[in-house]
Amino acid sequence: DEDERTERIEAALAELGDDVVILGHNYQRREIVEHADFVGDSYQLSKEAANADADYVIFGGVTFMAESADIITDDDQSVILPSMEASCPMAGMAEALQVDAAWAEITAATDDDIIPITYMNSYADLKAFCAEQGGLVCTSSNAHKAFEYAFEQGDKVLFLPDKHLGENTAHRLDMAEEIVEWDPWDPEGKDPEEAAENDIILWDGYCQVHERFRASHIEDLREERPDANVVVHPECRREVVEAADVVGSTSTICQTVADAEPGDTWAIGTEIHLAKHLDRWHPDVEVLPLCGDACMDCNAMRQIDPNYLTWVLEELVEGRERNVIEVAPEEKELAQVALDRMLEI
Ligand code: CIZ
Ligand code: SF4
Repeated sequence: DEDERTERIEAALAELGDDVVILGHNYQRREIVEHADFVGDSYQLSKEAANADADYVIFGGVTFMAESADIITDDDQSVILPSMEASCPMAGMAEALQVDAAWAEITAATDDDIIPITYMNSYADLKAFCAEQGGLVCTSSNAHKAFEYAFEQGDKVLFLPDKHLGENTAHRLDMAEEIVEWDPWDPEGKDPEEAAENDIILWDGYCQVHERFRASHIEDLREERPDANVVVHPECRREVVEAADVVGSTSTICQTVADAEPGDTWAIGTEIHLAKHLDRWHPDVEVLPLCGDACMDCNAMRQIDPNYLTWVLEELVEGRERNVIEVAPEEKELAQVALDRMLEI
């Protein structure tokens, strides 16, 4: 049961002491977040990983986040993902091989310089590809700055993998009419000539959690609860972002609720676990999930079962490193370049 498991986790942690640090993403369930030394979004957690002295960084999150942690931690630190099944479907929507093929087609159709930008939610090989082509990584809080940087360096942007973040960023920069989509799975959905004529090429990836929100969820809420405010993540569809009061990254969402006045009501348009944590962390604010609590659950994040956390910790006590996430050295170096470019903007 949960009490027994908690005791086992605490006993293992007591044994391991400073050798271990646990990072918990905001979208992890309570039973993981409660054991975490740091809770945050993927960017905040990468920074905590870099600052950590521990030999072992246990990452409560998904594969691409553990990869980023491995890229920025020292070589003698190991990053451990409690379940190897925790892979973000969006990151999987832009495979480096597929992007290479698209790149060849698009660059053959134009003399313009194209700068690729990949969202943090992508694998290390794609980050490395972007670095090689003069591009960079961005998060949902600095995507607009990455676009500005790219338009200083070149003529066009190829943005991967999240088309909604790309579209919302183009709107923020008043460049919505420059958008063309590139759907690698649909022969009719990719036209190199059309791509050549537009300045912002959006890869047709999306987050299966955030994409499920609809403007009608906000309209219904406003009818039922006219006093409620709505904050949504920019991985949501354009229509949802337009209907919301505030749009922002995971840390902006957390800050918005932290800054609310007692008695205020905020509906949260992001993964359900973050809405639940915010409700627990801020008892004087009324926190509502934007769309009930049934459907906005990330199945990749959910793979990190607390029993697996127990297992990797108890194995470490026995001297066995399980589920180590290691990025190949060549990829690591290039991906680091793409991350460093982001940090410079
Ligand atoms: O949707 C996600 O997985 C997000 C927003 C991750 C993160 O922390 O940046
Ligand atoms: Fe990937 Fe979306 Fe889950 Fe984040 S919430 S890990 S982007 S599927």
